[in-house]
Amino acid sequence: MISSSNRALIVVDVQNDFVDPNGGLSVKDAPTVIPNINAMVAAARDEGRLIVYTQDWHPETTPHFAKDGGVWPVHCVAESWGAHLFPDLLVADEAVFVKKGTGGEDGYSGFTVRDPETKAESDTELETILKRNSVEEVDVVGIATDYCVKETALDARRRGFKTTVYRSCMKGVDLQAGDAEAAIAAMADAGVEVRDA
Ligand code: VGL
Ligand code: ZN
Repeated sequence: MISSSNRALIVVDVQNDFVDPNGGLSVKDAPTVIPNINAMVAAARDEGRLIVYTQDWHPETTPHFAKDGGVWPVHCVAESWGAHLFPDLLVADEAVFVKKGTGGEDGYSGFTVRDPETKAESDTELETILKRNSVEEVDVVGIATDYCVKETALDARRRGFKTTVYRSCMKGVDLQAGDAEAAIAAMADAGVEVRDA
């Protein structure tokens, strides 16, 4: 797809396990931001912008999960219901999908994955896709503010993209109270533009 704009939309991890109240790592109030994300998707689609959907994509056993020594309840196991995009999410026809961890890696950013054993980082195809479409600016929306949205936005900024996030289009896990606000502050400090809507 040839995009007619140098601005892309990155929709981070809007998956059943994060958004559905019965999901494995359900983020409180996540469904409330879906209509706002859909409005961003519709606007981007109507303007012919590139839209990329990332998906957390884990093997059944991974040090990312508490049962295997990590911190998280089981979520987004490859091909499972929880890994599917939330059904109310608007998915544009010509969208691109980036699955993180198809080779058993983990990590939060849409741009990189990490080998759980060696900790070596490698790039996903995201930056290549953006460059191929002459993208210079990205809007980052989705779940979760304090993990995958934050790391994706920080990486985008580090890689030279003008980067914007929207409070109305993200929700945090808030493992500790205040984590999402701290993540927003860290993004702003790094040069990410933070808008309300
Ligand atoms: C995420 C925790 C664990 C995210 C993924 O998508 O923000 N959070 N895995
Ligand atoms: Zn995960």
